Amino acid sequence: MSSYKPEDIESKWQEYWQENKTFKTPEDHDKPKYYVLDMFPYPSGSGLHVGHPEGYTATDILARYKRMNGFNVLHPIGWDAFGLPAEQYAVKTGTHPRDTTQQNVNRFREQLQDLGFSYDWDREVNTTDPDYYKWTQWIFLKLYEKGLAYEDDVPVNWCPELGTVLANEEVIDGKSEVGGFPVVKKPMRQWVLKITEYADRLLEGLDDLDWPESTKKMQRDWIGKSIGANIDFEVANYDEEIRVFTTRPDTIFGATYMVLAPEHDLVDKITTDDQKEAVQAYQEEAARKSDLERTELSDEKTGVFTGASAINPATGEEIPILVADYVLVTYGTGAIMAVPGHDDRDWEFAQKFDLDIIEVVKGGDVSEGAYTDTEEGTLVNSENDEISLNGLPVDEAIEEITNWLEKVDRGEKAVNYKLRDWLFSRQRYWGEPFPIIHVDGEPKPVGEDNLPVTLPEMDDFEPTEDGEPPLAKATDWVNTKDPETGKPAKRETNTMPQWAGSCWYYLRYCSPEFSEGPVDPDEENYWMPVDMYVGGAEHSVLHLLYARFWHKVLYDCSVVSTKEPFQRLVHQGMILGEMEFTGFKKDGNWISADAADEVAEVERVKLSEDQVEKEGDNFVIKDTEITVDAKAHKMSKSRGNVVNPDDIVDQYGADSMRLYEMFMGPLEQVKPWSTQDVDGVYRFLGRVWRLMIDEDSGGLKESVIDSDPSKEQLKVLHECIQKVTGDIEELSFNTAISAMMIFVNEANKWDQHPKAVLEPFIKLLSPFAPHIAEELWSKLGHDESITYAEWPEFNEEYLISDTQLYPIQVNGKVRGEIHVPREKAKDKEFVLSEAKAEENVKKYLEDGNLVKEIFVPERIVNLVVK
Ligand code: ANZ
Repeated sequence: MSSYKPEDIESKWQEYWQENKTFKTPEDHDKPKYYVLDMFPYPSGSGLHVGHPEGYTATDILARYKRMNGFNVLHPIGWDAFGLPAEQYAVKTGTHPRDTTQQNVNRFREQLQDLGFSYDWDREVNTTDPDYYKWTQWIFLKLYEKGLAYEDDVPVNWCPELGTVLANEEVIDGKSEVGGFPVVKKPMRQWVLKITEYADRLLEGLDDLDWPESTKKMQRDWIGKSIGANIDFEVANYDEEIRVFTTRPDTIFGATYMVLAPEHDLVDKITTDDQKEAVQAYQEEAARKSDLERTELSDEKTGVFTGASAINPATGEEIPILVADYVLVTYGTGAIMAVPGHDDRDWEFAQKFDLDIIEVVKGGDVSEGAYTDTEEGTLVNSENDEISLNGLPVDEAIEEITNWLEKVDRGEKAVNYKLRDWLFSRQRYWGEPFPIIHVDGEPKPVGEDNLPVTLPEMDDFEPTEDGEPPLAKATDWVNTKDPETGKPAKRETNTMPQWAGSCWYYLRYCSPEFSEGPVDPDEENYWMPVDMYVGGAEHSVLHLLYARFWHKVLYDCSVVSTKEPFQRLVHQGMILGEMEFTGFKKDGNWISADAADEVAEVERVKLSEDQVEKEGDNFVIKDTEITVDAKAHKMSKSRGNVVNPDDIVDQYGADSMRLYEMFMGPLEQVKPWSTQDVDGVYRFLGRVWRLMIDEDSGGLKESVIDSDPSKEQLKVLHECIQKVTGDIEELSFNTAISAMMIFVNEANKWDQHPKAVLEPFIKLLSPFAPHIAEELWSKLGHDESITYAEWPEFNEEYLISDTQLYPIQVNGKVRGEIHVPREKAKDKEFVLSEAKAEENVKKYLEDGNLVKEIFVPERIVNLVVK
């Protein structure tokens, strides 16, 4: 073995790590801990894609770095293995989802091991394992005991043709996304979790987390807390009241009409006979639209009169009541007081239906559009016999009117959330069964001793004709006895959604074998919270919110000791396909991309990476100024631009794959793939190899010596240590790799390579490219893995060089440079005489009269000639 051949060394070290359990999590709790977590994958049928190793390499670098810095590291992996694809495959082929899942898990595990990730494989968890989901069910029982899990009739998207319930995202224009079959809203009995009870704590908890601001904002918006008032309006001529929620009670004097959601209970009661037909037709039409379609601002507003009117409690005036679908039944009270002067949607609606617009906040022109500013304006036209808001700014007016409404018993301060309770059941087979039986139609928990409730063996995974979940067909399983009383009982046939298992897996890793609870309190106390969590931004809301919710419930149950699970969160950026280049030709001649838009009959020509080069922000045809179109697209099968990580590992090795994915650019950025650049990092690793290894003998080169390094060598090394260490801390892996490349370029210029310089460098490289690092480390004479070698310490003293560099300017332009020995660096006379003697500078001095010499110690020399 002589030249760098990853295939000769990588599997060898992977086996070594496995046999020696190199990455086993330490049992002792004496050292500081570092818990670094990946979002565990769903083991799909297509194996790893290149996006997986991106986040996984980043966390692996941190894990390895922290180990070398004396931390106990917990770096686990597992499988989020329940879910629809395996079930759909089962329906199609009859293969049991368990078998499909097992195959996929095996393949994923092999692929991850091929990449040399330093996971503790003894802590692997799998959400479909009964020993795991026993505790998922246990947590559900806790939720149930606390009154946080309840059954409710929830309108779901029911597709009779497909015989299944669909998620909102799976319904488009009232039809199923798959097949285009009609979908109707149908109330179905469902399990729901009361996440709304934790809304405030979920909001407050965000403040102290080291998370991307954008992710925090998404969670805040999702929870959507609004503070305002509930106000009651009497319905004229009926003994009924309409309660509205508003964030702007200050505008009540401008409320000129009211709107009820089409589904509001009062609609049928108060609609007058002559309006009945129109209202019913409208209700039917609204039922077919999604919430998004109904609230879109750009959409034409629709609505109908009920014929009834209400009394504005502030003005005493009668105002009409309408039904319109821009008011949602699921938010607030499902009814609004409409203030067209100061709300955009109300304004549009009032224009269309010719309703009164009254200005009550001065600042804009309400004949042109709603004035919605709440910072600047002051109240006008807002007084009655008891109260005047006129002249007040909005915030004070809100305060005043709310107090008055409370005093006259017409309303009160109110808080509203967009967050809804969490629909927690699915009509699927491949999920966690609920630990619930129904006795005399009433739900009853099965009791901890009867966990886990395992899935029955089945070979038909289709739902029943009338929409009962597949489990309903397992009659032997469904019909059971109440373990307490022996009474006949029926098991719950819904299963939990895929989110359930991922809500708490990070806890199981702390003590995967623990049999008395989801997590061993001692281990939890030591390891939690997760110090670093890396995963895709697509989980910004659901997974990360659900997991936080469960964590807080477990905190209330004293199962965990921290209020939040994930202290720091980072999202890796998406990896796009290779850049695609298109050039443009007109009559056989190349033209620039921007010109191509304006010319008719242009020919588009696909160009390869070699035919173009980067120039500024653009790409041009090589050796020309002609710009081309350059775009990277999301990897997709249909586009044919999917890169398979296996191919890259086969061709270049795991170290190059890891190094490349980190070298592509900042971790959090979206970036295009480039196989050509993989070749670049592969060649870099070849240079590292040749720095030390004799290509003929395969042993160390003769230039690798035991003697002391020079000052210059120490300087180059310590610059590298400083940069790589700082960059790892900042997760700036691409720049750390650049620093290592600089080191290798410098080191290549040396005749001799002291081990005292090479060894620290190999340590720096090891978190990034662990296989080659282990190999070189052992060639340097070590018989233990580099995993626990001590991270090199940076010493600032070595940065000071033996010489001082002086650039020399003549009339303000740099014409040369000199290096003077450190001890002479401040010696003005010496430096000036050396400067004037410099070959290139000399020429300028000969041509003119030297009139001035400027010397800035340790910086620069400037000579002025005439
Ligand atoms: C009167 C008003 C005057 C309003 C004004 C706004 C501006 P957020 O911030 O999202 O909570 N609203 C209340 N319930 C609604 C429903 N079910 N469907 C559609 N809109 C609804 O918004 C609260 C505001 O949204 C409420 O305040 C109400 O309009 C409207 F100058 O009431 B407002």
